[in-house]
Formats: sequence, C-alpha cells, structure tokens
Amino acid sequence: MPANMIPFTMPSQSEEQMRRSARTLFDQMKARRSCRFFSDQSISKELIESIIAIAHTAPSGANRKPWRFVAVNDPAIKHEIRLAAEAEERESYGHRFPQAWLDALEPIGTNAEKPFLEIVPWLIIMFRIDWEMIDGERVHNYYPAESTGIAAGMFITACHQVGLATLTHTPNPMKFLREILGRPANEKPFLLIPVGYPAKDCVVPDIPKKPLVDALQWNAG
Ligand code: IYR
Repeated sequence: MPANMIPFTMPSQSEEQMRRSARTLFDQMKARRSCRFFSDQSISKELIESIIAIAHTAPSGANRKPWRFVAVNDPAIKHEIRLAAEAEERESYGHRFPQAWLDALEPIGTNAEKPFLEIVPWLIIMFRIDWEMIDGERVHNYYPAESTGIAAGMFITACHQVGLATLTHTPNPMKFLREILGRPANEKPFLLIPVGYPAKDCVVPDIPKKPLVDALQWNAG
C-alpha cells in the first residue's frame, strides 16, 4: 500500500437489508418539499453547525471544498437580505422574466414578496469559491459549481433527515449577498437556503412530479 494511502471498507450488508434502507430513505426523501411559509421557532447554532458539518463532508474537485457557508440569524441582516432580494425579484417578475418563465412559475405560486426571509430562524448562504489565494498565489479550484451543488444537496438532505424544512432560493442576480455579508470578490453567491420549521398553516403546491422513467435510462443487462 502506498505510504499516503489508508484502508477503506464498508460494512457488508445483505441485499435485503440494503433494499430496506433504500426504501426507507426514499420514503423519507420523497416527503421533502420546498417550504415558503416558515414558523419563527428558533433553532440552535449547535444544530445548524452539525448539519453544515455533514454538508462539509461532500466530495469536491481535488478535495478543495470550494464553498463557504454563511449562517445568518441576526434579524437586522435577515431584514436587509429580504429587502435586497425583494428589490431584485420585483424587477425580475416585473420585466426581466420572459413570459415562458412566468408561465413555468405559475403553478408554484411564487411572487416577489419574500416575508419568509426574515421570519425563518436561519438563512444559510452558500458561496462557491472558484479561486483562492494560497501562500500569496492565486490557486484555481476544480469543478466549483459541481462541488458546491453536491454539498448543497447533502445540506438539504441532512436538514430534512433531522426534521428541518428548507427552500433552495436563488434571487437573481444574487451579488447583493456578497455585499451585505462582506464576502470577498472570489466568493460567488450560489444558493440562499432558509432553514426552519414549516409554519402551522404552511401549504405547498400540489404539483405533479416527473416520473423516474423519464429521468433514468438503463443500458444494462
Ligand atoms: N427566484 C424567483 C423565481 C423562481 C425561480 C425558479 I427557477 C423557481 O423554481 C422558483 C422561483 C423566486 O424565488 O420567486
């Protein structure tokens, strides 16, 4: 074994056990919904940190972990983010979105008003880092969008598994997030993820889901 390698194994399980695990996980994950009506019930920093630690285990190009999570529960900052997001969304819904996009959003029932951005206890803002300065040298990261997307998927999965609701929110353009949060120029806003509990009267759109047969092609025996 090369000196820089360590053994890696996984516990052996029967096919039946594995199918049961897959079924359980599927049933849990298919119950996840994007939430736009949050309660103001607080969530501890410790719980949020433990979920971010899970996302931070994500694989990444050359193991660079080219992301940053900014976790906000300060009401003044949440307010500022809400105002800036709504200003952009008003422009988008007002004249920037083409009609086809507005039509696609119609069943989801969204509009430019985003009160949840300050009701929800936490806003997690993910930035992707395309390059960084290491020892005075500009070093490029590899696959930063893919890597950060994988970490985001693990983050929302972890939230759902511990019983917290999320929304993957992308006000567009998002550069106000870098300004409000004081992040440097090499950190590009990637996703704004409100995390909390659904409000008591929370509703979600009753929309059809694309069946798996439309998303999976087998080339297999
Ligand atoms: N960012 C806008 C519009 C929007 C865009 C997509 I693509 C969605 O799936 C949902 C909304 C908003 O949040 O209202």
